Amino acid sequence: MVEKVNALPKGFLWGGAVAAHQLEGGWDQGGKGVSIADVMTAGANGIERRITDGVKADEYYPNHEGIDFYHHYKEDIKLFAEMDFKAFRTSIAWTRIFPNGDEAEPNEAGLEFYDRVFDECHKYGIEPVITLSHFEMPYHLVKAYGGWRDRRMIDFFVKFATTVFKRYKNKVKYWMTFNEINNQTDYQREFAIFTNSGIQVKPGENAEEVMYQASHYEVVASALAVQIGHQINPDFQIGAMVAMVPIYPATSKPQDIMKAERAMQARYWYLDVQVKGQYPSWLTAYQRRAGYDLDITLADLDVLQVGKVDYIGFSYYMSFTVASKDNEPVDYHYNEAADLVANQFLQQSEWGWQIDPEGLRYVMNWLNDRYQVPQFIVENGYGAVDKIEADGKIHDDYRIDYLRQHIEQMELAVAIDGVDLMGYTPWGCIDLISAGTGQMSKRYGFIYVDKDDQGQGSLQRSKKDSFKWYKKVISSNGEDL
Ligand code: BGP
Repeated sequence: MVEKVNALPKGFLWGGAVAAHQLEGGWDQGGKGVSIADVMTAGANGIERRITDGVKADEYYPNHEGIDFYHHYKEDIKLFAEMDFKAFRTSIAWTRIFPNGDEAEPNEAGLEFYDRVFDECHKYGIEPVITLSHFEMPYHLVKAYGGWRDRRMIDFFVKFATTVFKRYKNKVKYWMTFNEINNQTDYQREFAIFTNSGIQVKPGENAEEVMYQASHYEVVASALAVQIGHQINPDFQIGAMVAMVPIYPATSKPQDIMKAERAMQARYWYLDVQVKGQYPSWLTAYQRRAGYDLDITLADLDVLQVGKVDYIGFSYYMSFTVASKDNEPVDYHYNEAADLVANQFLQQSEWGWQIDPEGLRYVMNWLNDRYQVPQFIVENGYGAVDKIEADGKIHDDYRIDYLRQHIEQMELAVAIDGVDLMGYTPWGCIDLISAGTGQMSKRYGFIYVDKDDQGQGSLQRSKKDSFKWYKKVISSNGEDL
């Protein structure tokens, strides 16, 4: 008998994903401190978001308020429950718990806020899936310590992680340490390195060296958190979280193949460290050859060995393609800003993101072959400008099409290729501030939120067509797409 192709396991964690700084608002309420996400300008039309020196409301207006989940969480979680969510991925704003990051005691009001959010989820049988640091950290840690360029960050992060692990040990089972930790391999972009590590590269500094140092402290902090988390509650499932963007060779030319291989190694070495507990040989060799003076101790390497993650959480939006150059260096050094080319077989979104559903199945196989641990798709989705039609509604067929095609490939990876997949939480299940633009108009939600790029709007929530569709998908455990 032929097995049904789309059989997802019982208890599959269908849901949606958001991040604290992109939806909560209440940025200065309940004793919260200023985070790095609070000091960035919005950016649009090809202009990158910029880091300001403090909170400047005039430059930064829309993000502060997010969609005011801080005051609307009950209403929003009720809507998630109506879609039959089994899981809700969000993050804990570090600055609600430790407003400056280096104080001795946590902020009780911040801890209470998440108690209320998690209790509300459990009321409907929704499992919280929690990222510890999602593109934000206390801005004070940037000013006083230079962000993750400083080893003391490990202690601050571990203290934050330990505090929330203990507090929520009976409320949260699924955790991830750093969101898209590998985005900083795109260290040429100020935005990428700042959001991941709170680092502003100084003139004359080698940005790549700085990135490798920061990344090292982060993977050590992550491994320590995993170790401590398992001691606090052995049932915890603590994952890595990477942005999975498969990188294809532009042609079958052997140099293009090698270029793509090196690009994949350069973007995903974090998983070698977080899942297997050790640095890959190509990277140690490269760092030595480059003459980088990195603070990596033998004790750190031991920590990496013990703090291995339980699963791989990843986001998936698109794929990249690379081509080798005529004068390609023998080490095939990958430079994300310079090496990417367009893929003639793929369409792009309005933001130039190449839409590639098969790429999702491809990365699931790649991860499975390489790491043999469960996977969790914790972000996927289609950012678009939604238009309210004459009937007052949003008919987002384009979003449904995108999600349907990706879910189809996800189900093939499970049913045909045998991938062990824990769940699927598409990004921005409710409209929120875009991380890339800092604005509202790039929307992902099943739920529309009335607010524009100028911060105007009633914040009223309403259901898009995709709301009903996704509810049907979940209720049929992915059979009815
Ligand atoms: C991921 C981030 C999210 C999210 C998403 C969509 O990189 O983890 O925080 O925002 O991408 O990106 P954007 O908001 O730029 O469309």
